[in-house]
Amino acid sequence: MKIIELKETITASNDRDAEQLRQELRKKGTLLINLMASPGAGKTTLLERTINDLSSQMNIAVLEADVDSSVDAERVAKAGARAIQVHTGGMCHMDAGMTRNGLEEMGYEGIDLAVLENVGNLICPAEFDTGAGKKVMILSTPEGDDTPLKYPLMFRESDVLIISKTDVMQFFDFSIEKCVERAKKLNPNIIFFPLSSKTGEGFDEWEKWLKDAVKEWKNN
Ligand SMILES: Nc1nc2c(ncn2[C@@H]2O[C@H](COP(=O)(O)OP(=O)(O)O)[C@@H](O)[C@H]2O)c(=O)[nH]1
Ligand SMILES: [Mg+2]
Repeated sequence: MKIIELKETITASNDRDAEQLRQELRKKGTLLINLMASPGAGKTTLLERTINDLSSQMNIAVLEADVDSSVDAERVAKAGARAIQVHTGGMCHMDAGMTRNGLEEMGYEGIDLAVLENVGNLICPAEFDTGAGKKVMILSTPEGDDTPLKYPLMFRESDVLIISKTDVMQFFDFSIEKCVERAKKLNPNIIFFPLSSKTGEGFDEWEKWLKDAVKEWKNN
């Protein structure tokens, strides 16, 4: 009986597509960030505040991936970014081909920073390279500081860990120290930013990292 390892084949070609997209984005000077988190962790709210703060300094575009809605694209467009909604047809993640289609449909000429708000979950998006230059995950404090123990791959794969909703941290017995220790055990290089999209606490550090990342992407 012949068995085809379909998952491996698909993943191998997705990796090639992703690498090609990444190189094209590099040539055009567009940093693509793959933003991943659970539903409700605060991805869109983080983007709204970030766009408000930075859209006078750089051209920002957002690709909103969702199974079936367009509320998030409307929110980020209102905040001042170019935006497009991508429906994944029931898929729980975006792959490189879908990301390319979304970017090309939207048009990203002259865009310095493109953010892909990936489908909300901590499992499938971690497994697929989208062609992004940086991977950023959000963990909100109500989800618990033991989340790295439950979804290790997401923490291993991410360059940046945003710990969101620090304004309500005390109600959830969330320890930043414990969370970071657990995340660093999985990924010693992970950079972390505790912040609140409600109060703006911690945004200076996050936005400085973002601005530096955009500059570095263009210069390399
Ligand atoms: N208290 C608090 N609530 C937040 C924060 N960020 C987002 N929220 C709330 O969390 C809910 C989900 O946020 P949203 O950005 O839509 O999450 P997404 O599904 O990850 O895009 C909304 O009711 C937001 O107002 C935060 O930093 N602090
Ligand atoms: Mg959202």
